[in-house]
Amino acid sequence: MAETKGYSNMDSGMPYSQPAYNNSQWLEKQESRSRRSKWIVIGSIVTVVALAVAGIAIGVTVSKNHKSSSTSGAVSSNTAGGATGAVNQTNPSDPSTFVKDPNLKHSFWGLAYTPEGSQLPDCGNSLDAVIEDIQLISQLTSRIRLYGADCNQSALVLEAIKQTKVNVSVYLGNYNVPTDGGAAYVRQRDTIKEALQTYGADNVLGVTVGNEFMLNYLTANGGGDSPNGDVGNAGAQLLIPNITDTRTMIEGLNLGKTITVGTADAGSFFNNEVLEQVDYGMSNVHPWFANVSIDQAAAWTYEFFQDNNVVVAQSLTNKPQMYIAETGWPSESSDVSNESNGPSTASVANLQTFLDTFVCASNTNGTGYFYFEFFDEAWKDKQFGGVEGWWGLFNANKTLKAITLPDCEID
Ligand SMILES: *[C@@H]1O[C@H](CO)[C@@H](O)[C@H](O)[C@H]1NC(C)=O
Ligand SMILES: *[C@@H]1O[C@H](CO)[C@@H](O)[C@H](O)[C@H]1NC(C)=O
Ligand SMILES: *[C@@H]1O[C@H](CO)[C@@H](O)[C@H](O)[C@H]1NC(C)=O
Ligand SMILES: *[C@@H]1O[C@H](CO)[C@@H](O)[C@H](O)[C@H]1NC(C)=O
Ligand SMILES: *[C@@H]1O[C@H](CO)[C@@H](O)[C@H](O)[C@H]1NC(C)=O
Ligand SMILES: *[C@@H]1O[C@H](CO)[C@@H](O)[C@H](O)[C@H]1NC(C)=O
Ligand SMILES: *[C@@H]1O[C@H](CO)[C@@H](O)[C@H](O)[C@H]1NC(C)=O
Ligand SMILES: CC(=O)N[C@H]1CO[C@H](CO)[C@@H](O)[C@@H]1O
Repeated sequence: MAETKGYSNMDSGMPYSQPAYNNSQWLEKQESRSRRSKWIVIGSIVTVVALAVAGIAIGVTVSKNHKSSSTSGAVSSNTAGGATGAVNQTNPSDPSTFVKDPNLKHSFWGLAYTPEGSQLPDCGNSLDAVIEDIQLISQLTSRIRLYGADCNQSALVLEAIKQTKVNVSVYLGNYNVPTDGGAAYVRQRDTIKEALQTYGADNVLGVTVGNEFMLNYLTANGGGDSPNGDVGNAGAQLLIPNITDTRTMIEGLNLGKTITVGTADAGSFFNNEVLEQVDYGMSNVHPWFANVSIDQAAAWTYEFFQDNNVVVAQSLTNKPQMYIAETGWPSESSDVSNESNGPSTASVANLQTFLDTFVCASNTNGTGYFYFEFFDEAWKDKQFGGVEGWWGLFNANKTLKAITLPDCEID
């Protein structure tokens, strides 16, 4: 079983004792701010505030369980360090022999995923836990996206894919920030590079440079809601060099395969100068935070994405491919006051409705999306409360929520 400990409140202002963590501490504060995203529905004067839920965890440490050696029967629960026993293997020492769960459906174009305990300074992730995640994820989708590269998560995920022998490919992530002189960028670039050198490119689809970089830059610098204004264009000049540098890094590896380079941001915060430099953009589109009622949520998500992202990208000379980076629906709120956001209400029933109305229809109309998200993240609930920790298809302990997954097989 996983348990959390050593949890640090990022808003408390309490410094870490280790000077080496100064940069991480700063990064975490930035990430805290980045959660608040703004949604501008172009074509109307409605402005809505959203909390964009990014895959950033603080101080979540997975307890190390002892390997349980099976003595009876063919099927054994895999509860090795960090695993929860949510998946059985017919051969306990071969992760590719996992037993499939008929309740899981390979119906999702993509899934947003962050291994538990993948943030500095308290990296608590483990290969066993990630293997268990990938065993479950591979029964839902062939594509995942990561948000950052700290705590070796790129290598852990690629190693887990290798050991489970599943057909899952990854968009790796570099969660860079504008004001650290590029330290977070370089740190993550180098670990991504190492992972690519170790595992090759077979299961890597892209490297995403930036997670709400423009949203954060605009918010911190009084840029308002105008990603293409002067402030936005100044922010773009800070992001673009990292995108260019990632391309150079990838080209230098001679991987024999194209790995695309993109960026991820809040749906209303794409800068065109950035889009002109990327192969793809990933856009957070959240009907819950946009005060959209559940009965309109799927259609709103589709239309918002088309109108604000796809159409804009098509108007640019390089026509970057656009994906929905995050969309989903929370199953509950930790406090009653945040259970509803205008007409949008967190509940398992509404999560079910969103799955029923969004997933198969999006598969049919060709939307590339990363459903948000694989499992509930306890650290987010502790840190932010409200609905933040409750977006998973799975509970934090990796049992499926009380939902029926849509059944429309997609590659
Ligand atoms: C794993 O196998 C054990 C023993 O057969 C069983 O009790 C348990 O429910 C299984 N767990 C899963 C997640 O299938
Ligand atoms: C993680 O990173 C280290 C190097 O820092 C490496 O030795 C290790 O093999 C990596 N991969 C995994 C899956 O842990
Ligand atoms: C990455 O971007 C930051 C600013 O956001 C910049 O300071 C740094 O020099 C860049 N590094 C590289 C290698 O592009
Ligand atoms: C695409 O899917 C959405 C649901 O995500 C649906 O509301 C919309 O009508 C579909 N669009 C087309 C053109 O079929
Ligand atoms: C969304 O709902 C919240 C909570 O009810 C409210 O504070 C906010 O003003 C609403 N926003 C819009 C744009 O309707
Ligand atoms: C997993 O978590 C859910 C939600 O908290 C809970 O209802 C369920 O009992 C847990 N299952 C196990 C096996 O721990
Ligand atoms: C593997 O997944 C990719 C999507 O990333 C899909 O295009 C391909 O058909 C899948 N291959 C197999 C053998 O299922
Ligand atoms: C996490 C979250 O959504 N918190 C909100 C809960 O409600 C209060 C009052 O409306 C907000 O201030 C919080 O941001």
